[in-house]
Amino acid sequence: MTVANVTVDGGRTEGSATSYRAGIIGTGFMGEVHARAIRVNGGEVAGVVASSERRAAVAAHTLLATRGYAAVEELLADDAIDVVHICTPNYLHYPLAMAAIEAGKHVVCEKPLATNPQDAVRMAEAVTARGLVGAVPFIYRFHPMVREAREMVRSGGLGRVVLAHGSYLQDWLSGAQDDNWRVDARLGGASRAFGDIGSHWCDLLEFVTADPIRAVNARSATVNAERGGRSAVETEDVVVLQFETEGGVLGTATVSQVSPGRKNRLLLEVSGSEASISFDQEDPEKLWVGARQGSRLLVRDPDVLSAAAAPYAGVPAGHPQGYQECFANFVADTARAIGGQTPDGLPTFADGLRACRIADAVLRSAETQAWTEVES
Ligand code: SOE
Repeated sequence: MTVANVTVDGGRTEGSATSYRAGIIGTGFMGEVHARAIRVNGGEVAGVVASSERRAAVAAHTLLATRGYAAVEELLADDAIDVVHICTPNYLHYPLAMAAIEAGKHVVCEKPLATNPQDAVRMAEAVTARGLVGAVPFIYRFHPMVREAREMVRSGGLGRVVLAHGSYLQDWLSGAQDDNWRVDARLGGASRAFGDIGSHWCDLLEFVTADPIRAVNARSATVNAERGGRSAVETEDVVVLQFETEGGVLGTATVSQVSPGRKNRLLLEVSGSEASISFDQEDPEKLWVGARQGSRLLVRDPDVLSAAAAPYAGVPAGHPQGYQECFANFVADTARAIGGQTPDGLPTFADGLRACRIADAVLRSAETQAWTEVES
């Protein structure tokens, strides 16, 4: 199926028509989000693989996929697939992505890209060597108000950035009975709360400020060492982080999956010498712009947003957009990249590797209780 530029970009850019026939591996919550984002862009969910053939058949039905495959190998061998979306438990990202790249497919791989930086390096090198697109859904970059914040920093509206702080809080693992594969380090990797959501926060900070984190000082805690029948949970529920950027900016971030009432609360506040910005993912239609005098609340209105942000505001003001639309914006830009364009701010495997290196530094810092440099 051919995705015409008019459908994938909502009028954003010109571009050549691109084929976006996706195969999705993993059909849980994230697989469903990916499927909707593909379809809303006019792409085809050409096939799915689940944990069994029967589940793949059921998922093909619910995700409106053309077919279910019995095995990954079948999907990868199919010429009807251009791009593979990997939405499985984290330990499978590396082998599946490498196999997909080997088969000549573009890859969208959920974060964390890999469970260690070494594998992530190999993945980033492999897509580059084959001339393929490797994208990682750091989707909060695709909120129009985040683009606006980034544009303010870029154009000097904040002055010199002097401080950054915030948090990413969830509650879906707050009870001792709550369980998920992410809790198991063998399936999700050694870093859980940080790898799963802290990675988003750090990515957003670096995206908005264009100033990489240089060193971290982290403490972590496993609040529920026993959960869901497991007796010795090793992955962390909470991380408290101090950091310093390459540009010398100091900051803090709190990451938790055990904060009752906080569903998906990513808060990023950046202070500059002239102004501050504050973005809350649960209230994504707004951006607080603070000033000594005349603080204001910017509302997502394509008519008043900057040229960098307005294209991501898909619907007119007053028609709220959120998480799923962010995802759709991400897939639209991935389709553009596959079509040969270079969309500004598409998170690639290089960004996925970067997140793995930060998570690795956080783990090492929490273990040694010392400031630790992020490998660059
Ligand atoms: C679960 O914590 C989760 O689905 C993350 O895996 C996603 O990356 C985040 O966007 C929402 O929460």
